[in-house]
Amino acid sequence: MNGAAFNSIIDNNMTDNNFGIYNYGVNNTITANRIANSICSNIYLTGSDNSIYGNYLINGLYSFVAGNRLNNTEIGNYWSYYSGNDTNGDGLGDVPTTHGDQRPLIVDLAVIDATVTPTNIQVILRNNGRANLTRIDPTGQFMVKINCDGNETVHYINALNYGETQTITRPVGLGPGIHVVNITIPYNGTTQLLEDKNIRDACISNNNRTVNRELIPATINYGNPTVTPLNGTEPLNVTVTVEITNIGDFSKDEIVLLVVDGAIVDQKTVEVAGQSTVTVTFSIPLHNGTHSVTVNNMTPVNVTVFKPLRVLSVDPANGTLSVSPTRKIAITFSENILNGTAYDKITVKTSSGVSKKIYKTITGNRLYITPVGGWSPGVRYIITVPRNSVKTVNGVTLTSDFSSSFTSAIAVTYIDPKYGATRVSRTKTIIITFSNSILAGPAYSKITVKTSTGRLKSISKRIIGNRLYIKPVGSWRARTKYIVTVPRTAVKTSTGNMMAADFKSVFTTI
Ligand SMILES: [Ca+2]
Ligand SMILES: [Ca+2]
Repeated sequence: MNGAAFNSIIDNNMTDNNFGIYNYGVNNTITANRIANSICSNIYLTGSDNSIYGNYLINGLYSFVAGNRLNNTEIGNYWSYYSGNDTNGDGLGDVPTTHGDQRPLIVDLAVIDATVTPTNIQVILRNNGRANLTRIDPTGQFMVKINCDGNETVHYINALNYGETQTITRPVGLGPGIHVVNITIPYNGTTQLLEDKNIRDACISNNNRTVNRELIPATINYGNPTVTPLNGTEPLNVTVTVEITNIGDFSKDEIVLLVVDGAIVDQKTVEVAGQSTVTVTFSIPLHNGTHSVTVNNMTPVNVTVFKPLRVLSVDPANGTLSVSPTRKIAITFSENILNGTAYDKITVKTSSGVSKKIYKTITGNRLYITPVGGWSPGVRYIITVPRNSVKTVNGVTLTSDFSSSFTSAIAVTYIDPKYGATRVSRTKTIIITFSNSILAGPAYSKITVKTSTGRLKSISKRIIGNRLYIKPVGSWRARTKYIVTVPRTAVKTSTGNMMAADFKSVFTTI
């Protein structure tokens, strides 16, 4: 290339030539090239106004005429011959090169950080120089020595780009006490060339770091205990946590004890690494009573557990039939109770959802419910006691809504002839109307019509719908008082609901 002008010569690798770049042209940009070991000259420029920056110029001679620019406003080039230092840490040589590059790229390997634990020494290294070592010595390995208590090991890091870091880990087995660790990136004290390299470190003050590290035996502290919840009903599942911190450097297996009422009820063994915290969690069901809960010998916390509130019984029992219209309902609880927040929501409704007016009272562990005006005959009622409608003195409520049902007894709603009727026709059919449709019950045959002196009258009976018809065989005796008796179980509904008591009526014939 000779006389080339206004060209860009970028990212070439020119090694072991007579000339790297030889040109008399002007206004060329020469950047990011690696030019090494040219016999005559790495760069030979006889033209002016060329921009030369970001190149790696290794082992060679150079010739420039005036008017060439050997750096831009940011960087210049890497020159293997350069022996200036970087004392302000900007990654560039502090003084211009022999050829006038104002911002020569330099290499500066530095020990950035070193941590020492009982099991390893970890060292972080970085190239602080703006020169990219992977362009200068792509496969190069750069020596780092780690001396621990006089025992030195040799390590190597790869070629690093500007700002790039690499970590070296040296496994060790250190005991408690003070340890002296010295990390060195070796270099020639005269030339500042890195060990076994023709690459100069432009800042040697960061090539060495000494760490005096005292490794402390494992020391365990317990903290931040939590116990939740602090009260509730049995079985109460209580969660206990504690943070176990090892402020020492050595790992330790710690036995953690869960102590309830002074007795060890559970234990866990946890490994707590040096300088770390482990949270241990226990879970335990607690029963009725107040319990002291703690871990190891920490200050105990009291947890109060109440017995749950339950319904022990309901009278009449769930599903009871033939309940008297004035029957008081008694619900018995496992504990004495008070009005709860939903006390007003205690209801008795028909199966079709119509609310029945009721009175409620609480005595001890019993809730009593009485109907206003009696239970309507032959109706299925559903009692609902919401979870929060009653509570114990400790505020414990039911765990779920309670409900139960019963069916009130069927009843005679009308009788013809009316009770006590006189001058009744001797051929009169007695018609007894019930609240519900009926069938013959177990005591159907015990339905009787007797005279007041106890003489049984022969009758015939039949049922149609909700009516019972009773006819005399022949006719009723004249001027006689008759007593009609329908035993409690003489008739029933299809579900087996019967009357609450025997039914009686009287009439007197004409
Ligand atoms: Ca500098
Ligand atoms: Ca250095």
